[in-house]
Amino acid sequence: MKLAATILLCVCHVQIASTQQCRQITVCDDEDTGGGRRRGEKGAIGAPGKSGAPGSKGSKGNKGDVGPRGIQGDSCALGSFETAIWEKLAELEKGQLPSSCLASSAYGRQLLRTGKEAFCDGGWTVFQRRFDGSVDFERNWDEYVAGFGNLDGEFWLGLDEIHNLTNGRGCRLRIDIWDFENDHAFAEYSSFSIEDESDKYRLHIGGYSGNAGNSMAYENHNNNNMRFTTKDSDNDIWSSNCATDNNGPNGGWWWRECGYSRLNSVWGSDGQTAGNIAWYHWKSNWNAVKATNMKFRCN
Ligand SMILES: [Ca+2]
Repeated sequence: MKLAATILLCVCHVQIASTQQCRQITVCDDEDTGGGRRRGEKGAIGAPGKSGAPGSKGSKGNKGDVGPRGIQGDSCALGSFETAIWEKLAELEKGQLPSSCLASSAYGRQLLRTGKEAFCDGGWTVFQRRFDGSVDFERNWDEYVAGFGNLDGEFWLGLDEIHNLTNGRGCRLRIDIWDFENDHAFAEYSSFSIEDESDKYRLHIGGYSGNAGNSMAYENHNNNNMRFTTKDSDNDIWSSNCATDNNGPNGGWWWRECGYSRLNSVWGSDGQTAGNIAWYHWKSNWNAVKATNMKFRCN
């Protein structure tokens, strides 16, 4: 029978102190023969082994808390010198814009010095236009005050703007109309202005000329000196509301009780009596007017 024993045998590399190494060896002892080597004394504990290889990568940690907000850096805004230059250029450019359509020979949209756009027609300011029924004119008071539609198509400029542009300016009014047979007529009034909202945009017109007939000032149906009425604001002198009840809807207008001009009524319908755009004294009937153009020109 053989006995195995393990002893430690240290081999020291004295040249490099930090690289001392130890190794194991096995010694055999044969009892049958009685001979063999004697076990030596246990040696001293060897020096610690060298560092092992790096471990595998650990799992990802939890996300940390959001840090405090940093201090805002400087913006890349223009310096005061550049800003002053741009402001001067804008001022010069604005100064070259016309103050009104009167100062413009344009036909079409025109940006004015006020910063607003207008539709100019050779010195005239267009404030109402219809030709295809694309814009609904059955609007409430606030819409007639503010305006609606678009300058490239059908629109109503707005009572506030009409007041601002005509008040105390010495303006004249021109109305052009076309029917579905493409006949054309016009009416002009040598004076035109409207009051402000406190007086319900009361109309002042006078001095008719033209070939359409004076449907805005016919006997006791004269629109002159009348306040504006809409479906939700009855300021006419009729017992009911001319915007809705006289075979309406008839749109907003300077109704009296109610009248022979009806240019904000329903487009395209031809009711013969009421309910469509009409200018009665042109052909002495209520036949539908296809297109309208209302504009003013001031001194
Ligand atoms: Ca009424």
